[in-house]
Amino acid sequence: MTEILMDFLHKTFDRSSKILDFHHPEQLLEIIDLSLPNQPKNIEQLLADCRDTLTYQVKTGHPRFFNQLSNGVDVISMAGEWLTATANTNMFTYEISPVFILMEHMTLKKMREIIGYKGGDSILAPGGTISNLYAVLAARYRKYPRVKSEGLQSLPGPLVMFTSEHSHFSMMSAAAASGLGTDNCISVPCNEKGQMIPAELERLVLKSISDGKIPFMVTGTAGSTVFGAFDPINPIADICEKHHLWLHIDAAWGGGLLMSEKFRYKFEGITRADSVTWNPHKMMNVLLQCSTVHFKQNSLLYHCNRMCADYLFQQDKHYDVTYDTGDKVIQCGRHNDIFKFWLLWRAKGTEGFAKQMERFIELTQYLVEGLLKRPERFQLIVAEPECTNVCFWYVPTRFRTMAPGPERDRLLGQITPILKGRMMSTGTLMVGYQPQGKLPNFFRCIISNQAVTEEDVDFLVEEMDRLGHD
Ligand code: ABU
Repeated sequence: MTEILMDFLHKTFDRSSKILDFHHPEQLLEIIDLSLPNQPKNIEQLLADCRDTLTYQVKTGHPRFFNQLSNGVDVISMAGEWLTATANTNMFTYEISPVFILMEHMTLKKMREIIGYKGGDSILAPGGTISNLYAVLAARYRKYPRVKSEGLQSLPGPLVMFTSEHSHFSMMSAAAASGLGTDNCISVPCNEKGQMIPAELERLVLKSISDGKIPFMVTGTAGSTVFGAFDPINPIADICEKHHLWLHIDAAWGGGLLMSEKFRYKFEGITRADSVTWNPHKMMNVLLQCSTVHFKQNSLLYHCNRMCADYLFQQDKHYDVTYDTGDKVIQCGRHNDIFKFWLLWRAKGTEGFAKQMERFIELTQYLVEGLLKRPERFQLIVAEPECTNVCFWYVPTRFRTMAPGPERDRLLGQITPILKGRMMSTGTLMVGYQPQGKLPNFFRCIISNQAVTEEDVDFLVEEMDRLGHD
């Protein structure tokens, strides 16, 4: 098994190996036997199953995989995940996870210090979407604690929350899951860089009040999913203070940049936020998954979510039961996401993470310059990216003489998924794409893999041209 895993890892880092061997689902179902047998299979077959599984898996750590926010595979963190799997424990009590619980306590405290909180509380959640949901639940609970026992009917009216039109869909999802309804998650317009416009936020807050609604929360994004935009926190915090609204900062993506003092200015005002989501499994390259949410106020998370299950969280245990974190969360079983993170932090030190962030931004700049040198082939959408997201259209030969404008953008939007399909069929490159608002499909290249070099960035530019020039 170790040999199979090491082979996959060697291929991941080997630039001459393909990122993926793409097959359509019906083809893949014919190639691999995924059936669940009545009779046991022998160990040779199980090892063959493992090999087959990895043969058709996308190598997300390959230096030419620029597709997601969480790219790359850090071998220290991976070793940590192996230890975690071996220990196979549940993170609800100190009783069964003493070292991991203390590790979680120390690491989250350190993250809160980096954010700039004095005290507070935090938790690791299964992904940024759930972290953001925790913030919504806590914000609502602080304003209307009876909602926990009496439900939505105890509220004095319809609650509304605000988030930028470029924010992650998880805010809408949290509105749906918490029973507020997606119509009560109001999208605030952004400027051309994808940053929330504070004046628009205030206008919408006032409008919702005059419509008889009750604003309770605003989410600012620090590193938006597509553009990598940073909302201006201080002006948003001013509005929140004026209208007594909870301020949440979704730094799931951009949070990694907090590790470098050089980029601290992007988060100016973050200490005024009531809560912050920050995913180390993104820019910090901790293995999936590792998402954190931090609260300025201590014990709110506990009061908001605790169910006092006596069979797990007995209050008369012979140790300090405040270390039993399981009653702060909305899940029971909780995966150990801390060890791989803690081990990586030990390996790099805070300075190592800072250097990593600076390197990602340097490579992003290198890519932007590479695209700007070829203006007839690449059309940048955000001229000066704030994070490591580089958004652009590829312009094939036949459109190069066409005047830039909405019609050309529409056609470029049509060829974008075709070019992505070619990348996947060839297996040499993967870059994500999406529309955004009125902009038709465009590519979003993410640099968040420590294995990427200038040579890989050059390859990306050349390979897109090779695959898409017609
Ligand atoms: N949770 C956002 C992940 C999206 C992405 O990797 O592109």
